[in-house]
Amino acid sequence: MKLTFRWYGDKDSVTLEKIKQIPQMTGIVSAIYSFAPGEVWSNESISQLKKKANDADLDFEVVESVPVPEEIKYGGKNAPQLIENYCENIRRLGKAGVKCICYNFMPVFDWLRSELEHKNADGSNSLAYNEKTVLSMDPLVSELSLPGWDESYTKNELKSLISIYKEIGEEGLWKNLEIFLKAVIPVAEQAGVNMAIHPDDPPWGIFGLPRIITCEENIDRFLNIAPSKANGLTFCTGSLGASKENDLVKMAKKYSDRIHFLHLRNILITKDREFYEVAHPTECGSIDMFGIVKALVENGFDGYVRPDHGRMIWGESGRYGYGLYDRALGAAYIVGLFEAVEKMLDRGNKND
Ligand code: DNO
Repeated sequence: MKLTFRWYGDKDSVTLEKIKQIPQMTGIVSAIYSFAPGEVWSNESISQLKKKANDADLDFEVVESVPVPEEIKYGGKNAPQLIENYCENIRRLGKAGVKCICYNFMPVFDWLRSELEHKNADGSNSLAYNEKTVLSMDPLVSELSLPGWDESYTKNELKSLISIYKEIGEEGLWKNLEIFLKAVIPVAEQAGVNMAIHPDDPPWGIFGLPRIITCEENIDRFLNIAPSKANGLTFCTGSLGASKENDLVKMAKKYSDRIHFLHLRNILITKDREFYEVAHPTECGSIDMFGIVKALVENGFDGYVRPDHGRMIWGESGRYGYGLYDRALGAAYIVGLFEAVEKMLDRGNKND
């Protein structure tokens, strides 16, 4: 596995130097934030980002994300041009040495939480989700005030977007995803890039918006639309793991050759559709981190891994979920987990 760390660019309070000091860190995961979704990223901005990483002795082989514009997702009139722009970004990133692109196909909202500073018993705080609270913030009823959500739609724009998606429903979203994949995957293959869709977070529909990258059945369907290695997954344990119906160990095993990027984080499910984010180790939450890593290593996984959201600990403040300390602890745990599992399996083979 290749250990990576998300970096939000020059404005990130976590510097490249600090990232490099995390043991066994090989590279950053980043994006160009100055372009709107749907725009073609300039070659210059891509090579500048790569240079910054390389100067800090870090690779830049994973992009998270090249965002998919809403019009592609709902099939608007500019979708064909926007898909072409997306393909151009894949070509450019491939040329610059990027090997993996993470993206998602969630309508309107990306990840969704009801609380950004959930107080934990040990004095740390973390992101939390409570379905009742989220539903009480229905954007159709009141001005949207979801924590951490920084899109700048007006209430009316949001209303019309939501009604477009309600109309096309899940099947419409599948159809548009299929159009997107059929165009993008051949380009990715040629560019030497693996596409890695991020599951929906949380993995169920909200406010009547369809969400489809949610469970094993749907991931099977997704992978079969374009049965190419380049059409793969970001296996986000905290996203898929929010639904108790998802058997993550089974899924890790089943999809190991199509998982290009692994987001490791843990959550504690307190009730159906209620959880908060906890420290990475298995014992801290509801997710079997050891079982997932073991299933992946046993099945030959050799992709990129990053510690996902951390809690805010030791008085740190900063971008929610993306402070340094708890993610660095997560990284150290991940290194230990992989080392133990790899050595254990290696010994197993030798004894055979
Ligand atoms: C949240 C992230 C997501 C992810 C996108 C990928 O912290 O996991 O925002 O980057 O969904 O497109």
